[in-house]
Order: sequence, then structure tokens, then C-alpha cells
Amino acid sequence: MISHSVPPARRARLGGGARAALIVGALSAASIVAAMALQNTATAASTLGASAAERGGRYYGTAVPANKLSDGAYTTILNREFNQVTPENEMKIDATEPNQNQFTYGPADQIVSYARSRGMRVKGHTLAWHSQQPGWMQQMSGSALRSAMLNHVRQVATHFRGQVFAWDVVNEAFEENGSRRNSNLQQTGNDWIEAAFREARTADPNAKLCYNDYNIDNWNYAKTQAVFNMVRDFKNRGVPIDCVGLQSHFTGGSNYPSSYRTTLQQFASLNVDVQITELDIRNAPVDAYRNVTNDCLAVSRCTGITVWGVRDSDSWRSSENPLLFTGSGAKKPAYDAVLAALNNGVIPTATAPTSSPPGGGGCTASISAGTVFGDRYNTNVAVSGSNNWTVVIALPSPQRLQSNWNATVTADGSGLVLTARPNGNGNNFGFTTYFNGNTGGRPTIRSCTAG
Ligand code: G2I
Repeated sequence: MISHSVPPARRARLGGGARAALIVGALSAASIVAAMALQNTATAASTLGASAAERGGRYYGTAVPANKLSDGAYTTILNREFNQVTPENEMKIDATEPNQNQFTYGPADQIVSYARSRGMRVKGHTLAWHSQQPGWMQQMSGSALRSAMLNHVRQVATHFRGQVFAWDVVNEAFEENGSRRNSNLQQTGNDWIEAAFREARTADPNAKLCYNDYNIDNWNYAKTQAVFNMVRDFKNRGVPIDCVGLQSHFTGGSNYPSSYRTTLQQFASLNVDVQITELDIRNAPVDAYRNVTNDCLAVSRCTGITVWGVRDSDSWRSSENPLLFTGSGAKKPAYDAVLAALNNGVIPTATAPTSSPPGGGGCTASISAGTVFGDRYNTNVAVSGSNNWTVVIALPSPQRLQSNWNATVTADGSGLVLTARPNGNGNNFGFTTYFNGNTGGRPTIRSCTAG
């Protein structure tokens, strides 16, 4: 009935717990069948990060200041709920280059290593900005400032290369009326933004490069249109840009706009990721937090949401109580609304071509998420179009197959490519995968071949 088809080479690499599971499986197949049937029932994720990760590998993150990492009540929530971190101030220009050509990375490095050691992604914020410039930069202009800015981008992006998945390369460069903000950087020439993006790409070719701004949430707003036009122009001319961050500070008088989803869709249509980068909402209304969540889930290129702080007391606008946790760390109604919206979101299914490309096709395999346990999770696969199929599945590294049911499933030498064949139990099968530290990744269908 059950096939624990782990090849001998793989078996040797499995830990003691996994070996024990294989032995139990061989001894007591019937009881495992029963256990698997129970495990197969999908349960709602219980934290923001876990639920977002199930939905196409999205993240749910927060701004983190280094000085909060020694606050146990704070880190309890951070570690439990979030799978992405943005240093709140520690990567800004005044923090990383307080004196020209003297770079200080201590607090930023502390946040990066804290986050990465716990499997949280880090977003860099921010390389070029009119604000939070150190005194020496504020006094500069012209070509000297342009070179100093590019040097800063190069040095900082190089320092964090391989550690941040994305950078806010340029932050807040537009006025509300859609014109460029008249900063000292702007006065170095209108091309300063694209120059910063090109420099960042050279320094860290693997980081996603983002433009980030506030009040670009309402599609029918001059500033939103201006940023949209800039991104479109960059894409047309081959300026390297990969993402747009909507800060979405619905505090200080600005509100969630009804066109928010349209704005996300429009930016995504330019072939960039969109991220909600600094979310907070005055008095944390349930509806607006739910709407933001649903809008992101509705746009496949909306890859994650970052709230600008954990507890209300951590907020830059704490008097507006705009976050998901009270000052004493209790979950607010907005938290429950966000988690419920995430858990209600569709889990993307991977389908193989239904035509018959060379070497196969003729069936479709769809993945749905099953139960998540501490160190592992279940995946269910439904095959249609054939009763005699071969489904090839790719696991995200370094995840590994633990066990499977209702099909014969074998892993190749890498451990990352699974081949499933019918074992007489029909067209719905499943398997259990060890996270091995990668709690965000999920399997994808590579192919379904009939006959
Ligand atoms: O202003 C809200 C955000 C708007 N978008 C860009 C973000 O980078 C910005 O974050 C805020 C931080 O939340 C504040 O914490 O940026 C402010 C200005 O950079 C930060 O405030 C600064 C204060 O101005 C400093 O006086 C203070 O020393 O925070 C510093 C550290 O607490």
C-alpha cells in the first residue's frame, strides 16, 4: 500500500528520526495509512509568516530596530509571526556612512544575522534618499555628490551582497504633484535615480532592486502616475528595476484607497514585483487591514507585506495605535483579520501542460497544501486526464522527502526531484517533506506524463 521509496543512498543520509520513521513504516503500514489520512486534512496556518509562505512563497514581515532585539517580549512575537525583516533605520545613509568613506555596519549586521539565522528574509532600506543623509552629504552638491552617492550605493550593496533579497535603491523621490522632489540628489541631474539602480545592479546582481515611496497607493493620484511612468520608462530603456514598494502608511491622515488593488495590478503589469513595504493604519481598522491583505493575495506579483513595527508602542506613530499587536503584545482584532484573510487566500496550484509536448503531457497534476508540522509538511497531489501517469515534482532546496502515500514516489540522487507513479490507490496521492530550515518553499509540479 504505502511505498517509502527512498533509495539506499538517500537512506544513508537521512537522520535518526527519519530512519526510525522508515522502520515504523515498514512494520506498521496500516497504522501509518490511518495517520496519514488524518494528517491529510489541511489546517489553517497559525502565524502570519507561515500562512503567507503557503500562498506562493509570500512573506509577512516587519520593520525591526536593532535596539529591540534584546527585548524578549518583542522577539517572542517577531520570531513567532514574521518571516521577513526590514531594518528600520540601521541601513540608512546616516547610519552606514556617518563620515564620508567610513562605513559602519554594526547594528545593521546585527539585524541581518539575527534574521537570517532564523530563516527570515531581509530587505535593505535604503541606499539613496533625500532624508537621513549624514551632515557631510547634506552639504554636498553637483558631481561630487553624485560620485559620493554612487560610492555609497556600491559600498553598502557590496557589503550586504548575498544577504538581502531586495534593496530599496531609491526612496521617496517624488513630490505629491508628481514632479521630482527637489533634493540635492535631484539637482545632480534627472538621471540620478537610474544611475543609482545601475550601480546597485553591478554591486549586487542577485538582489531585487526596488523603488519605494509613500502616497502611491491611490491609482488616481498624480504621484502614483508619475512613479508608474518612471518605472515604465525604466523598463522600456533597460534600466535595471525589479520591484516597486508601496509604503502604505495609512496614518497621519492618508487612508486606504478603493483603487489599491488596481494600483498593485498596474505596477505588476510593468513586469515588476510589488511589495507593501511599511504598512500601518491609524487605529488598525479590521476592514482596511483585511482589504490590504486580500488585495496583495489577488495580485500574483505582490510578493509580500511588511508592517512598520510589531507592537503599537514600537511604531513611529505610536499615538495612532496603527499596528497588529498592542503595547503589551496582545493580538489585536486587525491581527485576526489579517491571519484569516491570509488563510482564506488561494494556494496556487502548479499544473503541467495538458497538451502533449515531446516526451509526455496528456495529464494535469495539481498541488494543494496539507498539514504543516514543526519540522515538515504534507502536500496533496490530484492527477486528472489519465490513470496511468508519471508526475515529476521539484522540491525547494534543501527540503527532502520524508514519506508518501497512495503512489510510488522516488527521489533522485539530488533528493530534490521526485517521480510519482500510481500504486493502485487512485489518482490522489501525497507526500511529507522535511523543511530542513526552508520553511517558505513549497514543491512545484514539473510535468505530468500520461501512458
Ligand atoms: O517616517 C516613516 C517611514 C517613512 N518611509 C521611510 C522610512 O524609513 C520611515 O521610517 C522612519 C522610522 O520609522 C523612524 O524611526 O524614518 C524616520 C526617519 O528616518 C525614523 O525616525 C528616526 C528619528 O528621526 C531619529 O531622530 C531617531 O534617532 O528614528 C531614529 C531612531 O529612533
